Amino acid sequence: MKDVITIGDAMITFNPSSTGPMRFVQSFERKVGGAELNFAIGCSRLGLSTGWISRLGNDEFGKFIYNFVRGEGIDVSEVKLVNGHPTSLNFKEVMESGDGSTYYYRSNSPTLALTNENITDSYFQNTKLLHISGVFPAIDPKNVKLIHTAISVAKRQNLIISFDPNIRLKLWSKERAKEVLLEFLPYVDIFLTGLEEAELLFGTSEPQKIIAECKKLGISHIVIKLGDKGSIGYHNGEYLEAPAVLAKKVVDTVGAGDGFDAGFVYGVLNGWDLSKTLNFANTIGSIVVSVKGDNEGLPYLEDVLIKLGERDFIER
Ligand code: KDG
Repeated sequence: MKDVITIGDAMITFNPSSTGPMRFVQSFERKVGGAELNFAIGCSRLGLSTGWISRLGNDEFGKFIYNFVRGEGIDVSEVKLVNGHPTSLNFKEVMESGDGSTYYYRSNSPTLALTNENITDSYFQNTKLLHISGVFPAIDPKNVKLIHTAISVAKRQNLIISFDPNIRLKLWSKERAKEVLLEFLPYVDIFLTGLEEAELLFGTSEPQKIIAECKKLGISHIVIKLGDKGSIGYHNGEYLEAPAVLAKKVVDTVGAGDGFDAGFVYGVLNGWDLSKTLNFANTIGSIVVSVKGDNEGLPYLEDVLIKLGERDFIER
């Protein structure tokens, strides 16, 4: 019995130890990243029982990620180490201004070894929710097919489907992203999007119009993430603008969206109303941006309750 499962490609993320063009960077710090995995870590730290379907290279990095994920309390029974596909890598470049770029080495991702037969009814059975994101299908057309299979199995097993478009234009074109992602939307129950992503998909950045488009597709929970401006949510006729929970200092925004998604899903699975759920998810976003790293800042439930003022913080 699991609360949440997700499918994705994880990477070793190399963070530069100095700023400036990557070609001049001498050393990097080894971390772990991957949008869907960040989501899974976020869910697990909140106390949801979480499974991750993936493949990693049968190499040192793959073994490192496998143990890291297992250490986060995530079910890895559907994660295998495979030969012929090295573990994906992501090198980051950070400029003096704070602007950054990402250089992916994942075109031969180990997830290409996943087949439709690996997406099984037995793993989805007795699970409440499947989370999908636009990163995994962007890696290869084969992964698009796998997501369609996962959607069919999830529907057959009555799972809620949450979806974050997570559009990475280093992995595919705007046109291809739009074509593929729009095909998933009619099956989605919880849509968690950024404003720019929604604009790419629907050709408008007006929240009311985005919501109207999503309603036509039958999506039940519609959420637009606005970063430091909070979030907008729609559910069952209720439209809400939830103010941001401001971080004391923003040090790294990567992973904040994944943490938000985990928080929103947590609220829905606990039957909370829209206002409480958005505020909880916004709070997680603000915690994540205060910590450097793609998933290091994802909070445990206790941390969120402290930030919400529902638990005392005891310093010593
Ligand atoms: O959402 C954060 C992720 O994007 C990051 O951890 C790694 O770039 C990444 C990806 O493609 O998953």
